[in-house]
Amino acid sequence: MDVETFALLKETIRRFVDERLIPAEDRVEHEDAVPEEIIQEMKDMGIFGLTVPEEFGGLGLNMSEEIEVLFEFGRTSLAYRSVFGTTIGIGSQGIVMDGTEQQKADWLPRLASGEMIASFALTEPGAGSDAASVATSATKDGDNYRLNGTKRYITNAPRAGFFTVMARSEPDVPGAAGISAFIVPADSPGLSFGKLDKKMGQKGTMTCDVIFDDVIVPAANIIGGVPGRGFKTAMKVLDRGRIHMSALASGMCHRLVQESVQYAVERKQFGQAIGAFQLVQGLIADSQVDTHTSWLVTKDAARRFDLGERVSTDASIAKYYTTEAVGRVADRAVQIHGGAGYMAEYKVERFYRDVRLLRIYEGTSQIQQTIIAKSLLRDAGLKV
Ligand code: COS
Repeated sequence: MDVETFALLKETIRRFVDERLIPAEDRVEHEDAVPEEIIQEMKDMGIFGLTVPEEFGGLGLNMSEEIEVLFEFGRTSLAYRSVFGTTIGIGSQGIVMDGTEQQKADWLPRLASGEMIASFALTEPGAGSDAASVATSATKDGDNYRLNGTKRYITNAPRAGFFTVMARSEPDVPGAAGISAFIVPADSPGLSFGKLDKKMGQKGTMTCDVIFDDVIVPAANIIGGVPGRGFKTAMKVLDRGRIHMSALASGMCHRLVQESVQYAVERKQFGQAIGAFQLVQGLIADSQVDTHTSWLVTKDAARRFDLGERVSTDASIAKYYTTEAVGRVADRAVQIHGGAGYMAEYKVERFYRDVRLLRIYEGTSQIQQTIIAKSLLRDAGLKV
């Protein structure tokens, strides 16, 4: 996107976050839902098509542009991002990156217009960090496959139009090479949902089980048309998704520092603003260092992604650093707020719970550590 148009888009989103989303945060928390009119406004603004290539009706943002937008959405309740996050991210990127031209033409325009939401179904009751162990089966049946199995904690499942589903299409091939990525319409007979999960935080987001009971999917719906490549597609999608998450964490770091500074200016103890005390200043400074560093690692990973480099390690460094950082920043924000920080009336308590998930989903911190260390050790010749 040209620089001026992008600057305008960013400014529009910044104002939308400040004037529309932040004021509705309490409503989202209390109703445990993002209001439908806000979802519609986001569709009208083209948010659901941010990363869909322009030829398919989207805005075609590159990674460096996407993170700028995600930073803005990180400054408010994370539930808003969740509504469109799977559509611009992990739910659709398999098609964008590895799909056939026909698959792109069939599905992407409907995402860009907001008509359809995409969701990503990898995790299972028995396959979380060990993503290559998915047990959902895809059994060949003529020109179709029959899918059977259960996917767990699937974000946006109840509102999805289609799922990108990782299933084992090659029963005799263990591990990663036996997995294919399927595009599965949500209204397929045999596809059903479990009850909505109750979570620690992130009120307003929707996750549940997705159950496949002899769901018939045409072989033509294998992403890229070639079986056995689904795991690599999922990993590439997650590389991008992890940078997306890093931007979100950076934005939330920024918000929490703002909340902390404002409180430190307003709250008086011992006859002066608590911000005048050096121990409080130390907490604020550490949080600002975490915020600034988070944004720099995110920008660097995005820049490399846009250069076409393989960014698995950079994406893991960014995801690991920023999501751990936002955990520290949220903890300090609660501390700076003192007793008020523990009370639901103040938002830092809520954000403290909300950000906890960032260190877990799209790869736990420990998985990111593993990816980072293994790449160094493999370069040094160790078989790990
Ligand atoms: N991009 C492209 N290809 C990749 C890749 C990536 N980022 N990561 C792995 N691959 C390829 C490997 O090159 C390998 O291919 P070859 O067999 O041709 O060499 C294949 O995929 C298998 O890779 P690997 O052996 O590293 O797979 P592992 O089973 O050891 O798993 C981890 C690797 C642990 C990194 C992976 O399972 C993972 O990311 N787990 C976390 C999953 C996750 O984030 N879940 C969150 C829920 S989804 S929202």
